[in-house]
Amino acid sequence: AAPSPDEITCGFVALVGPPNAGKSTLLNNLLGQKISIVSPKPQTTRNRVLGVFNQPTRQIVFLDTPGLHQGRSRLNSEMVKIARRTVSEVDAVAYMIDVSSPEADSRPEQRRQAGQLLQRANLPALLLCNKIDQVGKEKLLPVIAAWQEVYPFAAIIPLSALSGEGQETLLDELTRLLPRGPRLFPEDIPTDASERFLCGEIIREKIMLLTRDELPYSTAVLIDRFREESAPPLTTIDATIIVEKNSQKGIIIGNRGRMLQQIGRSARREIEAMLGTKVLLKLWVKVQKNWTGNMRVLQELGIHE
Ligand code: GDP
Ligand code: K
Ligand code: MG
Repeated sequence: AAPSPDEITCGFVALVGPPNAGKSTLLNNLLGQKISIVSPKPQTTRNRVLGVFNQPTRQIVFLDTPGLHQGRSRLNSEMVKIARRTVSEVDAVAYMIDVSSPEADSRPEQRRQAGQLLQRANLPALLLCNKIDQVGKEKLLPVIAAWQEVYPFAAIIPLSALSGEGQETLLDELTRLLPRGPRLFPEDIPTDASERFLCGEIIREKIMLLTRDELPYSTAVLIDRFREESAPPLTTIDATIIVEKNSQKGIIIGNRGRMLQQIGRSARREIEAMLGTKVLLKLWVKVQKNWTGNMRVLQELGIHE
């Protein structure tokens, strides 16, 4: 039968790979707006984040995932589960590596993990060699040689999630791999994440960017109140930052409360731009011992289903 005129290229793509490869940066850059938070630290992305790329002839639904890593806490293993489950629900996989990292062409255990994941999924897959803005060809070629063995990738694409280089090639390769069908999501809705969820993520991103060392891995943000008023347009947000230890609470609050103020100010600016209203943001800090092992908290954060 002739294809129906309202059929376009339309399908789901999982963005997976090690922490800090640049998966969330790529999603934001493709969509032209930030829906997945980014930082130089692992564990920035903790949930599955859906982003819809729309063009007249194609709709590509990207599922950004937490990095595949080997942490031992409940939180860590739940995050890896989220990535694995996402791979089982898509039409194609985009596996991203960071070619600028010093061990990019070694890391046999990373390649074994990737091979296992991809073979189990048995789906068409692309290898995305990210951060080519940082390396020359002489570095890229051995990385590609090592990774070629991992899986029969449909294509290996050098790109820069930051600069956009390689982006068109990526979209064209995905278009070849994805099924045809009716558009699945409205064209003007880029994500299924609620504004409330995104506010919590923006606050957590500021904590990741402004504080040092291990602290970010022990931090979660819960939105206690999210109230919108129209005249004048104002959004009131109360949020609790959860940490595991008293000492961490001290770091978040900072000398004379300066760190908390800085986190609040920079989160508020970004939330105001996203919502298009003035925002009154109140932050609280609470110690909850071992929350990263607590199922109830993980459930509340949407990290355990
Ligand atoms: P994810 O953990 O895979 O989601 O990685 P992120 O998107 O959070 O990015 C991790 C870090 O890599 C951030 O500091 C990004 O700015 C940086 N990054 C991402 N893509 C690129 C790229 O193409 N080039 C460079 N130089 N840095 C990048
Ligand atoms: K990151
Ligand atoms: Mg990420």
